[in-house]
Amino acid sequence: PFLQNVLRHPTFLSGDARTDFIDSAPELFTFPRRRNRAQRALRFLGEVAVNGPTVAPASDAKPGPDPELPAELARIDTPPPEGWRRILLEQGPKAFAKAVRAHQGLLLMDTTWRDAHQSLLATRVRTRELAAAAPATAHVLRRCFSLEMWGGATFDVALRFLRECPWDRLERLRALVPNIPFQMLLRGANAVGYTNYPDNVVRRFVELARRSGVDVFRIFDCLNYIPNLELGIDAVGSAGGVIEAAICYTGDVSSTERTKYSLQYYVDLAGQLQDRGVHVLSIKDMAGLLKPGAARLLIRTLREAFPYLPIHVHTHDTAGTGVASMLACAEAGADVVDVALDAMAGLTSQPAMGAIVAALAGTERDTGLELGGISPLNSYWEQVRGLYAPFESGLKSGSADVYMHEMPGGQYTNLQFQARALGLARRWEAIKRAYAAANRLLGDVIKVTPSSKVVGDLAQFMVQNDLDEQLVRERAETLSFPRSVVEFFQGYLGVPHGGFPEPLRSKVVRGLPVIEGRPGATLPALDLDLLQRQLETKWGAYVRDVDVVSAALYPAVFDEYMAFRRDYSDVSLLPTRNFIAPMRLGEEINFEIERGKLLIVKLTAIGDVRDDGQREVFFELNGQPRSILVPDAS
Ligand code: 3PY
Ligand code: ZN
Repeated sequence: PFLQNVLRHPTFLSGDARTDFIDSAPELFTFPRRRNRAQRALRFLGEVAVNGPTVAPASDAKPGPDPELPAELARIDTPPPEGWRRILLEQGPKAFAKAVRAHQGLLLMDTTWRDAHQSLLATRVRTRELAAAAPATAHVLRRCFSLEMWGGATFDVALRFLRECPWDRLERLRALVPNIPFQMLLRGANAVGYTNYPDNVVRRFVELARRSGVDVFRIFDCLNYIPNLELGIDAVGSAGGVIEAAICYTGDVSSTERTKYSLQYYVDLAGQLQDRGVHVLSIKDMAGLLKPGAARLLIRTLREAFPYLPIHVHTHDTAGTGVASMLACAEAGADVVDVALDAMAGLTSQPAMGAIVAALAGTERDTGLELGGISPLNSYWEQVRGLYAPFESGLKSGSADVYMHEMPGGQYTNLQFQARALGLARRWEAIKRAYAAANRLLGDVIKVTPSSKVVGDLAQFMVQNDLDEQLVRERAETLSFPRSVVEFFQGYLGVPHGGFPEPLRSKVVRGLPVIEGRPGATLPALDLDLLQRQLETKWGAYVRDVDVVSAALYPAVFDEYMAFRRDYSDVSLLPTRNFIAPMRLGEEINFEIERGKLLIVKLTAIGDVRDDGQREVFFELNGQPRSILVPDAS
C-alpha cells in the first residue's frame, strides 16, 4: 500500500517529487483499513442471504450459470496483436484521424462494454465479466476502431449499484487491452453526470480519464448547444485525447413535415465543430430514429461537405432498422459505425456486429473482421447475458413506436422501470404518448441525457395528474412542475435550438432566476484540494486524485460507496451470482480477497429471527465455522 500511495500521489505524478518528498507527505503513511476483509465479505453475503440483493433486480428471473470462456479463447497466450491504438500512441490524434479517413474498409466500434449493456441490462455488467474476456477481446476485435467501455451511465452505476470503482475498471481493462483504442461517452458540460459541473471539474475529470486510459472521447450535449460542447472539446484537446464531437440526431431529415431539425441544421453544426478543430465528427442517433433513407441523405451530404473529417455514426436498433441504416451509412461514406456483439445487440441496443460483418464481407467496405473469429466471443457474451438475467427489461421485440415517442434507447427501459415503481405500470402506453406530448410542450427538443429526463419527468407528471397538452398550457401558472422541468426552463442545461417556447417558459419560471448563455460559465470553480483534505479527514485514509473527482461529480453516491466498502469490503471481488442473488443453503463458493488469498465460503444455516430482530447466519470460512448477526429488514 505504501508504494501504491507513492505512485498515485499528485506530487509524484507531476514529476515534482524531491528527495524529501516522502518525509514531507505524511499521507503516504495512511493506509486504507485492510483487516477483517474476510469478515466484512461474510457480512455482505449474510446481509444478502437474509435481506436479498443490495442491487434491485428488474424481474424475478434467476441468474444463469457462470460464463466460461470458450476453450479457443481461454487458450490464447500470445501478446495482443497491433491495433489502431498504435498509430494514435506513436503519431497522435491528427494522424490517427487521417489514417482512419484514408482507410477503405468500414471500421467498427464495439459498444458491448458500455452502451449495449446500458441499453439492455441497466448498465449492470460488472468489471469481473469484462476483465475475464478482455485478453481474448484484444485479439478477436483487434481491427476495431475502438471499444466503447466507459462513460455514459457506467460511472454512476458502478459506484451507486455495483459498488465498484469506475476508475479501477478503466485502469484494469486498459492493462489487459493495450492495442485497441478505448472510447468513452462524455456528456459535455455534464461529464458523466446529469447536471452542469464547474469547468474545472470537467477538465480534471477528462485529464484523469485520459491518464487512466481513455483514448477517444465522444462529446455530446443534450441540446447540441455549442458553448457546452466547446468546454468538452477544449478539455479533451488539452488532455491530448481524440476529440470526437457528436451531433445528436432527432426528427427526420428525409421528411417534409419535421422541419425543425433539417439537413441544413446538421450541416451548419458540423461546420461549427470542424471550425473548432475536432478530430472526428459523430452523428449520435441515441433513439434509433435515423432510417436508411435519411441516413444515406445525411451522411452523403456531410461526406461531401467535410471530405477530410472522419464520420462515426451511432444508432440504436429500437425499431429494427439499425443494420439497414448502418449499411446505408457505409455506402454513403461513413468511416466508422457502432455495433455490439450479436448476443448484446438489437432491440434498444446497437445493431448486430455479425450482420454488418457478413453483409460487407468481400466488398470494398469489408470490415476486416471474421465471423469465425467473433463467434466464440459472442458465445461468451450469450452466457454473460444469461448470468445477468435479473436485469433484463423484458422487452421481447423491436418497436416502430419509437418514431412516435422518440425515446433514447437507454431511457426506454429505465422509464418503464420507474413507471412501475410509481405504480404506473398499467399506464405505460399513456406515458409513451405523454412523452411525445411533453416533447411538443418543451418546443420539440433533442432528447438525450439529461434533457430526456426532463421530457420523461414531464410525461410522468402529466399521466399522474391526468393532464393533456392543452391543460398543461392552460394551467401552467398554477401547476407545480417537476424540478427538472423548472430548471430546464431556467436555462440550467443551456439553450435549445430555436430558443425556449413562450409563453410556457414564463409561466413555468414565474420570476425565478434565469441563466443567460452557458450555465457552467457562472458556476464557481470547485476547490479540489480542499475537497481532498475533507475526504481524507472524513475517511481517515489517503484519498486518490481520481476519488476526489468521483466525489466532486457524485458527492452523496461517493460517500455511500465509501461507507459500503468500509462495511462490506471490496465486493467487486465476489462472483457475480453471489453479488446479485442470495447464496443457497449448502452452497460453497470461492473467491480471491486479495492476490493469492483464496477464501472458500459455505453457507451452512440461517437462524430464526431473535428478539432483537437479528438473525444469525452460519458460514464455514476455509473450513472454520463463523457466524454473523444480520438485522432482518422484513
Ligand atoms: C448517455 O448519456 O448515457 C447515453 O447513452 C446517451 O445516449
Ligand atoms: Zn447510445
